[in-house]
Amino acid sequence: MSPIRFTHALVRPPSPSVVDGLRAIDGPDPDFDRFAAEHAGYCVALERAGIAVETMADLPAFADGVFVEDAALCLGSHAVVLRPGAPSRAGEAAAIREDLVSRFQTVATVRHGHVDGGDILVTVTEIIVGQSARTNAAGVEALAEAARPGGLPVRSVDTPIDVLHLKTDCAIIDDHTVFSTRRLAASGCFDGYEVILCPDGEEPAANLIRVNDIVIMRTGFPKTAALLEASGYRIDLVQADEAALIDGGLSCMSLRCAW
Ligand code: CIR
Repeated sequence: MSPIRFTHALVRPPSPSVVDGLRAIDGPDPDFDRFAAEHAGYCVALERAGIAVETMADLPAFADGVFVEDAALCLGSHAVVLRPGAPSRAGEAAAIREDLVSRFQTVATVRHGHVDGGDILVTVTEIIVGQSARTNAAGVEALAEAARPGGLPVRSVDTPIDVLHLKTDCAIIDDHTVFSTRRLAASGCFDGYEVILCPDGEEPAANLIRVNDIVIMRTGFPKTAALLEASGYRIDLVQADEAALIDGGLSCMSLRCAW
C-alpha cells in the first residue's frame, strides 16, 4: 500500500451565506455556526494527518464557496483553474486564481465547457473525469489541455444519473485501490483498479479522503468504518452533517496539494 503523499491543504471557511447553498433536493438549510464548527474540526483532522492547512478568505458572495475543490485542481507544482458548471458558482474560479498563482509554479485555466473538481479523481496514473450535470465533454477536453503539464492523461467516464459528482460516489484510497459505491463501480470505470465497495445503505460515506497515512471519513457510517479498518486502513472520523445538507462531502472542502 504505497500512500499518496500531500504536504498542504487549501481551505476556505464557510460564510454566513452558506445557508443558501445549492442542493438537489429541497431540504433544511444548514446552520451556519454548526457548519463553521464542523469545518474547523475537518481542518484539525487534515492537520492530524500531517499536512499544513492554509486558509483562504471566505467568499460571502458565493454560498457554495466553502467547497473549494470544485474551482481548482492541484497536480504537484501545477494548478488548474476549473470552470464550475452551476451558474451561481462560476465566479469562484476567478476568486481562487490569485490564491493559486501565489503558491504554484504554473497555473492554467479551463476556458471552455464546464468542469467541477468534484468530478475529477486523480490516481497515480491518470485523471478520471466524470461527465455529469456539472461537467461536460467540452470541459473535459479543455481540462485535458490545461492539465497537460501535470503529466497525467485524462480519461472521461460517466457520473451516474442523479449523482452530483463522480467523487460523491468514490475516492482513491491508495495507489491502486478505489473505494466506490456499487452503482458507480458497476459502470466498469474502475476496471484495472482494486475496488472496495461501499456497504449498501452507506453510500454517503463514499466521499472520503485519503490523506497520507490516514483515511478521513464521516461519522455515522459504522459498516464503512469497520470495513476499512479490517482492510488495513487507519481511519479518522469527522462530522460533516451540515455540509451534507447542501450536498457537500469531505473531498469538496479542501484542495489537497503537494508543492
Ligand atoms: C453544489 O451543489 O455545488 C454544492 N452545494 C455542493 C458541492 C459539493 N462539491 C463536491 O462534492 N465536490
